[in-house]
Amino acid sequence: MILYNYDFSNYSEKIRLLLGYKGVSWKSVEVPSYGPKPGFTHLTGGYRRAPVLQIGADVYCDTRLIAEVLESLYPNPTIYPGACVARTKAQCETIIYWAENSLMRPLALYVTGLYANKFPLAFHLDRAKLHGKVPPSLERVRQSAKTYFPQVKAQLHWIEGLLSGGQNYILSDSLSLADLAVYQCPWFIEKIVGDLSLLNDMPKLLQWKARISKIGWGNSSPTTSEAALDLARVSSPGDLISSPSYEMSEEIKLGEMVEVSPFGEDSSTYGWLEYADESRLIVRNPATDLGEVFIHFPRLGYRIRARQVGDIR
Ligand SMILES: N[C@@H](CCC(=O)N[C@@H](CS)C(=O)NCC(=O)O)C(=O)O
Repeated sequence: MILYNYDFSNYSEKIRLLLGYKGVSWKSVEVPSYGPKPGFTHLTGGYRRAPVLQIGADVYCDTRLIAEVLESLYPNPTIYPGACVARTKAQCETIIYWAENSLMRPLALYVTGLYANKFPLAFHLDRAKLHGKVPPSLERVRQSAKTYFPQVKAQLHWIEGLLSGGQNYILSDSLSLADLAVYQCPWFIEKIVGDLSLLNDMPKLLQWKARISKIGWGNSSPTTSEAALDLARVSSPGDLISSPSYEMSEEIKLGEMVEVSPFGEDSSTYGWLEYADESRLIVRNPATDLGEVFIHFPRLGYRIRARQVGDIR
C-alpha cells in the first residue's frame, strides 16, 4: 500500500490519519507540492492532486474513493459507526461535501494569502493556472487573505456548533470519516500559521482537534517513486466487477479513449475507459512501459469526455 502525498497537503493528512486509525502499514512517496510532477503523473495518466493510493497496479485517485477502498479492505475500526451505517454514511458525506467544497477552498486562499511569502511564487502561479485564473502578483495573493477571512471565520463557527452537544466527535462519541475530513481545516491553519490562536474562541473545536491529532499516521516508511513504479510493472490490476447493463449518460463506450478531470481544474488523466458505473470510473493507463495499470476515480466531482489518441497531452 503506497500513499503519494506531501507534507502540508491537508487532503493527504486526512488519509494518513485514516491509515493510522485503521492500523495499516504503508509506504510513503513524497510528491512535489506543485507541478511538474513527472514520475507521479506518469503513473496516474496525468492526474496530479495529492493524495493518491497505489495498491500494486491499481491507482486510486481522490480521498472520497481512497476512504471507500480502505473501509472495504479494513472494516475495523469502522469510519461509519452507529446502528444504521447508511444513515451515518449519508451524514458523513453531507458534512464532508460542505467542509471540502465550501470551507477548505476559501480557507486555503486565506492561509496561503496570509503567508504568501512562505511559498515560492511558482507555487502561487501553479495554483492559479490549475484553477483557470490569471497569473497573480504576490500582492494579489496577499489581498485574497483579506477577502476570504470573513468567509472562513463564519464557517469555522459551524464546527464549534457541531461539537456543542457534549459528544467527543462530530456525530457521536465515536470517530467517523466526517471528523477526519473536517479536521483538515484546523490542521492546515496550524501547519501554515504555526499556531491555532485564530480559533481561541472555539474551545470545543480545540479539544476535538487535540483528540484527533493523537491518532497519528500508524506504521509508515518512505519509498521512492521508482520503486513504486517497479511495483506497478510487476503487478496486475485487480479483477473488475462487471456491470453489464450500465449505460453512461455521456454516451461513451468501454474501450474508448477518454479524458477524466476534476470539475473546474486543469488536471486530466488520459487513457482507455475500462469500467464505469454510477460511482466509479476506471481508466487504463496508456503508458507502454508500466504494464497494465488501472486508474480509479469516483464519479462525484469528475468529468469524463471522449477523446482521440492524438489528444493525449
Ligand atoms: N477532491 C480531492 C482534492 C485533492 C486536492 O485538492 N489536493 C491538493 C493538495 S491538499 C492538491 O493536490 N492540489 C494541487 C496539487 O498539489 O497539484 C481529494 O479529495 O483527494
